Amino acid sequence: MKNKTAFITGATSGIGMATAKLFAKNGIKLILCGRREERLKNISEELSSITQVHTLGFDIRNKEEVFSAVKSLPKNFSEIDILINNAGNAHGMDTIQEGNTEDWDAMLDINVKGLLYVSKAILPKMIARKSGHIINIGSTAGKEVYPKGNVYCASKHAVDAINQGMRLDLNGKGIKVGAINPGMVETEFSEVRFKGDSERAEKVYQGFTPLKPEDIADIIWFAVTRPPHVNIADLTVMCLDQASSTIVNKVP
Ligand code: NDP
Ligand code: 8X3
Repeated sequence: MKNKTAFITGATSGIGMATAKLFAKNGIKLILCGRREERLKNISEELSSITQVHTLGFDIRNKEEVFSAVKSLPKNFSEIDILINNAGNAHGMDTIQEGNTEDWDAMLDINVKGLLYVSKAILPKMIARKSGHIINIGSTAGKEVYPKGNVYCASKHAVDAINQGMRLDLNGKGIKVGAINPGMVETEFSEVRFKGDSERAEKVYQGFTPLKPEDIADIIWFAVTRPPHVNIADLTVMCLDQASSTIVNKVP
């Protein structure tokens, strides 16, 4: 795996950051993306002692920013072997009749269209080299809808469909495509969903032991280190206490 280059979206926090750290330990060259420049600078400083790191600050909703960021990559980072399509969040948790249209726009623009823009920008070189691995971070919310999850679940169902579609369209081109679908992982996810209401965010993970971002990073690492003929197409992972999108064994 040494000398491979990975492009990770949403590397400033949670699953993306944990994956960046694990990849760095294993000698993977990193292109780390996110909007928060200060965090990109910090993670780059931390990981640069063990691997080569290049950061790209852009908003994944902005098509022009995405394409020009990918185009700006220096030559020694321009051959991307692994793309982790991870950036994304839930915004709000309301019934469909009470939902906020700006939250809907954010989830569809970031989780679905942003993932498409990044993939479109990176795919031509993978196709030309007949080599590459794309991992799409879906969710249990992309397999089963839960109350008040409506548009977030729709965005993750779209990721599920895009993952299947990509695999079909890229079949025979030497590119692996697969999804990892986590259940509840304690990250900044709920903090973002509830717009900085930390108390409400913490409650989501109380009474049981949720997954940690490092648990998902381990699984991503497993997926990218399989032999050349093996592709993890679709993998769902939950913590012991979670049984479905809606059923979590919580001790009050
Ligand atoms: P975090 O909130 O911790 O991380 C989200 C990451 O996405 C951040 O690095 C953030 O960077 C980036 N991001 C968000 N919006 C944008 C944007 N507009 N442009 C560029 N980057 C953006 O959450 P998680 O680590 O939990 O989430 C990562 C992925 O995992 C998401 O796709 C999420 O849906 C999925 N997931 C999470 C689960 C969970 O329970 N936590 C379960 C299942 C799936 P920045 O703010 O710097 O731009
Ligand atoms: C995140 C998992 O159940 O919090 O995709 O929506 S959940």
